[in-house]
Amino acid sequence: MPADRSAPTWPREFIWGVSTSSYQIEGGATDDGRGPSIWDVRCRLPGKVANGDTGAVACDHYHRHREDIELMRSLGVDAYRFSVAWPRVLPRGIGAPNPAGLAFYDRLIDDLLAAGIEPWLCLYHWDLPQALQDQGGWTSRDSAGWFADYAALACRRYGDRVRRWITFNEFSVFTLFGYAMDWQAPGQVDRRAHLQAIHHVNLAHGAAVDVIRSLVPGASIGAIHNRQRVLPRGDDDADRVAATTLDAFWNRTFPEAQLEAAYPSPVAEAIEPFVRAGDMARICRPIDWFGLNHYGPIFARAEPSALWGFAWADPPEATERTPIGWAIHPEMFRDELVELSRRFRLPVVVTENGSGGADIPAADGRVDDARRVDYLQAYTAAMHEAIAAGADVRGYFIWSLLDNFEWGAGYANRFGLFHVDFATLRRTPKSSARWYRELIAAARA
Ligand code: IFM
Repeated sequence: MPADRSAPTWPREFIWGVSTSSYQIEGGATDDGRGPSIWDVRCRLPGKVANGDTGAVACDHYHRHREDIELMRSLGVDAYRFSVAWPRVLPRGIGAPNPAGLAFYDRLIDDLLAAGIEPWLCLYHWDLPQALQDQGGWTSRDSAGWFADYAALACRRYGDRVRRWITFNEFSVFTLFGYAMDWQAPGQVDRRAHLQAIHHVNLAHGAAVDVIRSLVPGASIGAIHNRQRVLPRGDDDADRVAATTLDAFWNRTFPEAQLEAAYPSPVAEAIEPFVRAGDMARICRPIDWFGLNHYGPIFARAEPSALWGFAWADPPEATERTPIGWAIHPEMFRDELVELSRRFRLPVVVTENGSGGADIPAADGRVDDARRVDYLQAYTAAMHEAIAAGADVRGYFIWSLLDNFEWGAGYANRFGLFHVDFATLRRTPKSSARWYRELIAAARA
C-alpha cells in the first residue's frame, strides 16, 4: 500500500534520533589522559586524510557537550547515538582505566537523561587504542578478550543509566577499508590480516554481547551493519562477479556470522584457517535489534590487481546523486528494510541515514541544504512505505547531528543537521534541522 506522503502517521513508539561518533566530534585528543587511537596516528601520515585534517579538535564536543545536547533538544529527538572512545577510558586499551575519561561519559549520559534524551551507547566506532594496534590490533585473537574487558568496564560504569547498547558500528567498513584497501586506519592491504580482523571482530562482538547481557539487566543490545545493494558497474560477467564478492564482504559476512552462524562464500573458504571449533557459536549470540546504516547503492567493477579482485566504482553518470556523489535510491532503502525485517526476524533500527555536501553558508549566515532536505524527505517516505508493507522498523537516526571529521575526506564532506564553522566552532542550524524538527513534531501530533 503506498504511503500517504502528505500526512504520514508513524507508529506511536517510533524513536527519532541523531547519531555521531567519538573521534569524529569529540576533539580533546590529548586532554585529561586520553591515549592515542589508530586514527590519531593515521591523521599524521602524509596524504591519508584530505587537507591534512585531524580529529584533534573536531567539533570540540568534549568541552561543548551541553551545547550539543541543547541542539538535540531543539530538534525534539528521543534518542542520541554516540560512541565511547576506547582510548579515552582505557588509554592503553587494557589495564588501568582513566578516571577523567570515564567521568566525561558520566556527564554526557547524565545531561542527556536530564534533557529527556535516551543515550544509545556504541562501544566501537573505529578508534582502536594505538597501544593495542601495536600488539596486533584486530589481527590478534586476543582482541576479543580486550574488547570484552573494555565492554565490562563500560557496563559496570554506565549500565545503571544506559539501557541501549551497541557493540560495533559498521563492521564491514572498518575491516574492508582498514585491512584491504588502505582507505582507513590501520591502513593495511593484506588478505590474512583482513580475514583475521573479520573473524576476531566477530568474536569480540559475541563476547561483548555476553558481557552486556550478564552485567546490564534489561539491556537492549544491537549491532550496527551497513547494508546497501551492490551493483555491477558494467554489464559483463567480470563486474557481476566483482559485485557478488563485494556484496559478500560488505553486506553478508558480519550479519550472517552473527545471526546465522555461517560465513558466506567466498569468505567462508578463505577464513576457514582462522576459525576454531566453537567459534561460530561464540559469535552467534542473541541480540535484540538490528541496526541498519544505509545511504544508497554502491558499485563494483572487476580489478584483477586488487586484493579481492574488485574495486569501488563511481555510480553511472545518469544516477541521481548527493552533492558528494553518492547514489540516491529511496526505493532500494524501502526494499532493504522489508527484506531485512523478514530475513533476520529482528526489529530494525535505522541507525544512520543522511547526505553529504559542502554546505557553504550564504552571506547572511544561513545554510540552506535543500538537497539534503529532499534526500531525507524521500528516504523517510520510503521508510514509511516499508513499515506499511510490514517491515518492523522501530527507529530512525540521522547521520549526523553536526558536521564532523569525515575520516579520509577530513572536514570537506559535511553531513550535519547543524553547520559547524571549524575556525570558530560555532554551530548553525541548517534547513534540514528545521525540517527534522517539524517532521518529529508532526509524527508526534
Ligand atoms: O561518517 C560516517 C560514519 O562514521 C559511518 N557511516 C557513514 C558516515 C558517512 O560517511
